[in-house]
Amino acid sequence: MILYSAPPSYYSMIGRLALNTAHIPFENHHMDIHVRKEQLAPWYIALNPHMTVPTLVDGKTILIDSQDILRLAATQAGNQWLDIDVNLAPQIESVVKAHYAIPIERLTFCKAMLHLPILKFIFPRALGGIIKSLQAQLTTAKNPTALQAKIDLNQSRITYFTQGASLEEKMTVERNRIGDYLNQLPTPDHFLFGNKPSSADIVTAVLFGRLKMIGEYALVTNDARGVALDQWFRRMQQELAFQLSDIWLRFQWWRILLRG
Ligand SMILES: N[C@@H](CCC(=O)N[C@@H](CS)C(=O)NCC(=O)O)C(=O)O
Repeated sequence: MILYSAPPSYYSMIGRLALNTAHIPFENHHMDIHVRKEQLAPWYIALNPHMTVPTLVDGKTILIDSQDILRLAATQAGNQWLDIDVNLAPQIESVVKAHYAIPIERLTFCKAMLHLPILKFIFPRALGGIIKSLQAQLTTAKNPTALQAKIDLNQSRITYFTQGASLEEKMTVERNRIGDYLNQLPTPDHFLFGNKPSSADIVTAVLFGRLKMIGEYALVTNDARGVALDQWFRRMQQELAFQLSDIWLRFQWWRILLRG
């Protein structure tokens, strides 16, 4: 199996952590989505028309969404994960669904722009540059519909970042969303739902890592069950799978620039 993943990418982290936790061996193909923008290269578009990471290639099977990779990991893990437990499955599924409803990129980018205001100018310009390069490929592209969808997505990102409510107000909306997510988590045992991992542990661990990285981890520790959730996250960080998965707990800009 080859996992096309980018080190700083949130959904790539889910892919890596899911496969490592399920003990599924894979070859990691490093993607540079920020400087070289390899997700926009024709060879990659042929694999993943959404032009996102991660992508998992297993022979003729190609999974182009971290949710599918997570499902594959849970299936292959069998009774090593709690997803297989019919009594717990609905609750686990509901946590995973709630997780994927969080627009993580908004939280990350709003926080970045609040922290470093010059990014308010840099992000829309960078997205504008991507739109231009996609537009230039449109006439010769094998999959113009996919390119147009990506152009529209990047246009909607620019609109979100530059228009409407203030950044502070947008950040409040995203913090409340995280609060709602935390509220529906169980009080952890060793893992979130018992003594074995589940898909809910995977997505929540990556989410907590992101909150740490952007300086919003107080949302966890200030929660009513903050101590228990924090202890659970510390235990997750001790897991070999977590350590192998390159989950970013702090921003490592030099790795983005140096492709490390
Ligand atoms: N629903 C997708 C989302 C993947 C996604 O948005 N990945 C981001 C990185 S975390 C990406 O590839 N962004 C590059 C881009 O949109 O150009 C998944 O879960 O795999």
